[in-house]
Amino acid sequence: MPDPFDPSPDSGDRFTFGLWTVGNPGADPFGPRTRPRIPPTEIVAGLAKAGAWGVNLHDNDLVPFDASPTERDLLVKEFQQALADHGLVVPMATTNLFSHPVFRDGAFTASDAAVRAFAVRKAMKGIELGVELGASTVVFWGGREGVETDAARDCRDGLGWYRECLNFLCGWVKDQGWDLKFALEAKPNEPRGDIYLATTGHMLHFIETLEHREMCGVNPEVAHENMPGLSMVHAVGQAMEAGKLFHIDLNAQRIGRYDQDLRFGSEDLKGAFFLVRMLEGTCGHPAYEGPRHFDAHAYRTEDVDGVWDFAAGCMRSYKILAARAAAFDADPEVLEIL
Ligand code: GCO
Ligand code: MN
Ligand code: MN
Repeated sequence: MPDPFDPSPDSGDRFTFGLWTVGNPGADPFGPRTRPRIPPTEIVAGLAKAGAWGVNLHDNDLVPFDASPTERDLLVKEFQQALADHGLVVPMATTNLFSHPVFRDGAFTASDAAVRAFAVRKAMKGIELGVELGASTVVFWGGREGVETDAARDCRDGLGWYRECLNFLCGWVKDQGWDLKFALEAKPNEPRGDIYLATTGHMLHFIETLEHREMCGVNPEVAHENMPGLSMVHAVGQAMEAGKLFHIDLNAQRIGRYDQDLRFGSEDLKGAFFLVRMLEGTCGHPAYEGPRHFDAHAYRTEDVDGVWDFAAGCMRSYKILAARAAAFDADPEVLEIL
């Protein structure tokens, strides 16, 4: 008998993973990787086999920072072939504006104008790559947009530069005639001591100050709202009410810890249940229509087989919770009590 909780794109499941999630080789600040790197084309094959619908990426997950244009084109071609062979799509693309040492003091908020210009140029190339792969959503996670000490910069200057960069990028995308949406992802800290626009709530306000606010929304992440002990359900609910839930990063997190990016549903099961219930719309309000994206990775103790078990577990947990949410909202006794 088929397992009803097995994911299947044919029956409408829209699960996605980042190349950097199943591709995470288990390195942490205290030790190197514990499992081999899986090449992007193999990740595509593995995700398709696991029942995922799509794969998302940072520019540098596919194309190394220092690749020549010829190397870039070859890597993109191979990747596109793997997508076609395995029937996977790329709904979202993002730009790595945090790993290279040039971004140590920020990218769009760096005090050095030359760094800001370089960050914008890199984001343009990242967007071009996304468009080439068919993405309709571009995520911005400003991991380095913050400080360890506010002596470094007045946050009002940082925010102004952030706005200037996003306004430019929105205008440029419109000039190209591309139908893209930007989804801004908040995080309170890590890798910076304090990151600007720390929560989805901060982000929702900031978006209203942008020139092309209609094309900008949020990408809330469970771990990032739970790190400081906030409610992901309320963050997502507020984003949905504002019509701004453009993407979502599903994972799990214990309050007060470093960003754990754990398997979806592996912590705070009640929070995960109410989140899925909200996304699925079984409680009456409209459902979220976008992909269900997992920004999580396997434990460092897992080998490559364990990574694929982890991926299957994320999707299976989501589907079980969706079935429970539907049952909950259809239960006459529950309805009466509510
Ligand atoms: C994190 C972040 C990142 C971003 C990703 C996309 O775990 O700190 O969530 O994983 O989502 O870089 O921009
Ligand atoms: Mn994320
Ligand atoms: Mn995270």
